[in-house]
Amino acid sequence: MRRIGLERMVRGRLPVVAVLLLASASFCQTTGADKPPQVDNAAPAGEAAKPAGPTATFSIEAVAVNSVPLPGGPLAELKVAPGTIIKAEMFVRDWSPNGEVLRSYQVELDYSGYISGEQGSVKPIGYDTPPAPGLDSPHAYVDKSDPRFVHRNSDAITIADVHQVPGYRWINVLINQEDAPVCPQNGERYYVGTVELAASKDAKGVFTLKFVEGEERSGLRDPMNIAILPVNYEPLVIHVQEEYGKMVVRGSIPSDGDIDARLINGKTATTRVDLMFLADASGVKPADLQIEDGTSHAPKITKLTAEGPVVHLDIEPGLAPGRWTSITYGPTNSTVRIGCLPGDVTNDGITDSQDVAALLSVLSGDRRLPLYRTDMNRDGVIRPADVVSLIEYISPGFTKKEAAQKLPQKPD
Ligand SMILES: [Ca+2]
Ligand SMILES: [Ca+2]
Repeated sequence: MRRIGLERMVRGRLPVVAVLLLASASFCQTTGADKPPQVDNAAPAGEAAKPAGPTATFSIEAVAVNSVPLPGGPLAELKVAPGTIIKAEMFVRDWSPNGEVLRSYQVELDYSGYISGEQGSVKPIGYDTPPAPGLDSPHAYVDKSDPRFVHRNSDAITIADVHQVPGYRWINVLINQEDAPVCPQNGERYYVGTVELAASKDAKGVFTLKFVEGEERSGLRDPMNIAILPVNYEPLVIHVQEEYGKMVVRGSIPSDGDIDARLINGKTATTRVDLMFLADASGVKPADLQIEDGTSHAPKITKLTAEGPVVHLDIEPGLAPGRWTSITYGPTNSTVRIGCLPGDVTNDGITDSQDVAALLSVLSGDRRLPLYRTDMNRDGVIRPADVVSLIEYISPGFTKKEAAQKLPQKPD
């Protein structure tokens, strides 16, 4: 099978862009005599610029199972039954440790991942009967209207290539290099492509869907067509077992592994937890669910209502501050763990002034976080009063009825 790197792909299929790229590349070539004098504050030769913060990372993550969006998603790991349809999206984040701007990207999935389980496959839908050359696959694409699209609101040329490489490839090049964006380096994921996968009816085992690594295969380029390096790659791990069918807990609100940061204000709060199952959950009973928080007085379910695949639970007393609470669906031994630490907007296990800064950035629209991390006064909306409550809560003069200021690591 023929393989073409990003550069050749761009030159071969996108002549206008190629001319631009070549013009840019030759523009920066200088002879020795033309070299500009070194300025005083330039880094000494041989000393690389220090990266500031995280490095560029590609990830592939599951966002929906059998057309049901995953609450708490995107997820890097999930459990499914054979025959399940999984919608996965690919993302890039943190590509500007030194202010790099992103003109184009290419991601390529490794075919070997599709058959990396014990038996069967997890492959793109229609993989064995691809569309005729020149036609797009409805199951592998770049959705440029996605609000998280990395080149949103800029003209870009996009290819989802299901013919040239065995695992499939996604490419996007900005037409106007002036539009190449810098990344805020805060871990936010930017969308780069979609693939819809099917676990075969005989699939079993752990399937690891991964990128083909290396900047020529899954890489990022700046407006000079120079690789942005280094790049990390995060796979999607899909466990396929017959018993994961139907009644596995797929997610929750608050999300599995997240910390409920709302203040308790001395009240015995009832906490609402939503569990999301794959299949209709009308048969789930309170007796099927065990709640544990490491004490003899763990919360109890006072109300359970099922709505399609979602089960709403009211538990009393609410989640205990300073503890992790696990909720297990007994029949499939499927568990979510939710922490509770009043004021911990950042979900790092400590309540301090950084949480005030994080809440302010949510209020100003710079970040979006769920209500259970931001609605300090539990009135159902985020507004300045929540910041006031949080500042009051962390101030030295405040009598900390909720005591807990730290949360231990999430148990396995
Ligand atoms: Ca915190
Ligand atoms: Ca509020």
